[in-house]
Amino acid sequence: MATDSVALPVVYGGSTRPPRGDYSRGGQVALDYTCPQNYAAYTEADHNTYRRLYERQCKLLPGLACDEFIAALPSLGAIDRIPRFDDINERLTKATGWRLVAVPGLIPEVPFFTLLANRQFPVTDWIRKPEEFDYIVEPDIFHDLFGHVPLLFDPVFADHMQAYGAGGLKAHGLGACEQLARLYWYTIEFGLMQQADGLRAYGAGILSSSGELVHAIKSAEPQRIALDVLRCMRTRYNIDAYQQTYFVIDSFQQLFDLTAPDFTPLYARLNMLP
Ligand code: HBI
Ligand code: FE
Repeated sequence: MATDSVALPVVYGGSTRPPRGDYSRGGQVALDYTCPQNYAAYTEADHNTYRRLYERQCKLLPGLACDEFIAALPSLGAIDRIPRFDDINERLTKATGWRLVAVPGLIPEVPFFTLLANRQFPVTDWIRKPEEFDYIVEPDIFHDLFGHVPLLFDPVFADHMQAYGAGGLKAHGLGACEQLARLYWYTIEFGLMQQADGLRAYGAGILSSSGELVHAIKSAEPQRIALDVLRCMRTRYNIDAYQQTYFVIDSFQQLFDLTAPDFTPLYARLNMLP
């Protein structure tokens, strides 16, 4: 059921700028914030931006991106133009039961968690302008598609994402969304994995950034520590700069196992810590 107005979400990281996306679309944005992917609205410049971002990022992946990401990337399909979500969903629903849904941009936490809990991944449907080629502060279609979607084809990672959504709804009930957002930030967005042949990125924020993909793996500046859920939930993050700390896992199975337990007692402990 479409409504003609939805509440604008709090923008990422508490910044003051209004969200980029058009959340009205003449009543095409539903109550759960999903909307059709307006494929006809993409210009040749938009398709060209996607192709250039895709080409640049692909060149960087060997030795920096985790094996599961590199293996799954071709599942996105089109590389010279913005892919249709319906085409990707043909393959994705068969692989792990996930489905991409278009959204106008960042959405409030409860609708976001609800979509994840139902194996629906919200993908922003607009793309950055050519002048924003090197950095955009709010996720656009390239961040969401290239960064997040390939790993949804990995069964263990896909199960983790669904569990995160379910956990998010519980966290919301306990007032622990900030702690859970930090866990999301340092794993799904900026997580690293120790492979037998070296350190690799699996976080979408790293994998979709040309600068941070090299920095996260090669730079001597940042701290890289084994993922510890309690410590991760106590580590603030900055959305506008490279991370000072990266958390490292050994495998997606370990990530799933670490985050499977009920966090309620953890939230209680966190509330007692300074
Ligand atoms: N909305 N569309 C979209 N995509 C996200 O990744 C997203 C969001 N809203 C909130 C959010 N992420 C994070 O704050 C989560 O930790 C909840
Ligand atoms: Fe993201």
